[in-house]
Order: sequence, then structure tokens, then C-alpha cells
Amino acid sequence: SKSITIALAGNPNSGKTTLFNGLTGARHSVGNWPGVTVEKKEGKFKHKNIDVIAVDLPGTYSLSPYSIEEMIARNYIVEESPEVVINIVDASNIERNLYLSMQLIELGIPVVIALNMMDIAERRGHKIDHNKLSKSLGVAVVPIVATKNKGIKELLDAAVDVAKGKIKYSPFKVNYGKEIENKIEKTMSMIKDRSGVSKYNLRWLAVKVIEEDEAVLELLGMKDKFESDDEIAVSDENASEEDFEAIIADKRYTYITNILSNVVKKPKNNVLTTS
Ligand code: GDP
Ligand code: MG
Ligand code: K
Repeated sequence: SKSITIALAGNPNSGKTTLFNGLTGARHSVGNWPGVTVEKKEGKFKHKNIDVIAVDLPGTYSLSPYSIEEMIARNYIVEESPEVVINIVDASNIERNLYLSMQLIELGIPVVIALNMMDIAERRGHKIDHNKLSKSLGVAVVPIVATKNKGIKELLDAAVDVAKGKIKYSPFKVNYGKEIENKIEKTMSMIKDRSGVSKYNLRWLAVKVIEEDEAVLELLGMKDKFESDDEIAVSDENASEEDFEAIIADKRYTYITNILSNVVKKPKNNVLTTS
């Protein structure tokens, strides 16, 4: 049968290379992403007789249009539509890492979270309920220790099942509050018939328009409109100066905090566990 492409996404130092090497061994090629000097690694392996292609995406903290690495990662995911994205999360630094997870999930693509560095989290006395995290996010979450090859089989089982549509998840949706949700709805109906929009998740695009994401505005041919709106806003004393990008980012962090308050338990006294 047809091969499955798995893209690996995660923060720098989350263990992506360790996992990638563990999966592909020596059977991988190293090149550059088109037009830039950012390294691209691609490898092949078999899992349960299924041919799997693994693509290592650049390490990123977000999927904003402000960095080459983040644009490479998000363009690859959106344009090439890998069957599944394995999002490697450093369990010992889970708050920060989940910001990227939220954005991957918002892209509307199949995501499996590999909760890596579980040995470090455990050593620090952090108790992480991965089943609760999975329920809260609406995606599969598999604890692993990449350096010891622990949990890798379970991770691949989940990734292949998700890629083949055998496990259906319903990813959570952030509620951005009445004002922004209204804007999202209006923007969705405004952009839905534009050419080239169909391969994107419409809600994700709408959120990006409201964030004034330059790459998305350009894609939709809306860059000039926003620039002229800005000029009007400056001359209008009643114009709202709200920074929707900041409000949206804030909502995402609040979601993460709320979710983690039910998922992670840390020892009260951390003095003896700093190493
Ligand atoms: P990348 O930047 O995401 O590619 O991360 P690397 O694979 O280079 O890993 C960063 C560091 O974390 C390396 O020193 C790895 O050996 C280490 N590392 C990766 N996974 C684990 C793990 O599960 N447990 C522990 N203790 N260390 C890990
Ligand atoms: Mg690496
Ligand atoms: K952002």
C-alpha cells in the first residue's frame, strides 16, 4: 500500500533529532529547504510493514510569519499535507512547548503529541496525566524517552492509526471571546470563495487575517487593504487601537495554563530537585 509521510515538529532541544535518528537510523538524507540554508532531513523506515517517510521540520516555538524556520514548518505542513504531524513536546518544559502544539492543532491537521523527556519530568517529581492532556487537546498523546527508545512503538502505532484515519480525534477549538469570534465568523465568510483558499483550514486563515499575518494577507491579496485601513485608523480618533495579535496570543496562553492546571502536578518544594 501507499507510504505514509510523518513530519516531526517541535521546539528546539525538544529531542527531534534524537527521535528522527532513532526512527530512521542511517537511512536518511540531509539537504536544504528550497532557497534557504536551513537543513532538511528526510528518512525512510518501516513500521508494521508500512513504508513511512519521516521529515524533520526546523525547530520552532511558534508558527508565525516572522522567522524563516517557522514559515518553512508551516508551509510544509499546509502545502505538502503530511498524513500526520508528530509534535515532540519536552515534558519537562511543557508550558512553553504547548504553545506550538496549540498552533499545530489550530492548523486543522492530524497531530500526535510525543511527550518526550519523561525521565527528566519524573526525576523532578512532575506528575503528568497524559490521558487528561489528550482529552483536553483532543489529540493522541504518547509519553516517550527518545534517548532510551522508550514509547517509540506506541508512538508509531498512534501516528499510523491517525494517518490511516483509524483513530478519529476532535481537536479542541480555542474560544477567543465574543468580539474576536464575531470577527472570525465575518472574515471566514469574506474569504471563503477566494481562489487558493480551499486547501487551508478556513478558521485558521481567518484567525491569521485578524492577527494581520503578513504571509496570509499576501496570499489572500489583502495586504494593501490592511495598509490603507491603518492610515484611516490613524486619522480616526475613535479607531480602536487593539492589538488583536496580542489578545489572541494571550488567549492561547490562558488556555494552556487552564489545561495544565488539571494535567500537571509538581512538588511544592522544588529546592532539592534543581539538577
Ligand atoms: P532537537 O534540538 O529537538 O533536535 O533536540 P536533540 O535531539 O538534539 O536533543 C536535545 C538534547 O536532549 C540532547 O542532548 C539529547 O540527548 C537530549 N534528549 C533528547 N531526548 C531526551 C529524553 O527523552 N531524555 C533525556 N534525558 N534527554 C533527552
Ligand atoms: Mg535537532
Ligand atoms: K503568532
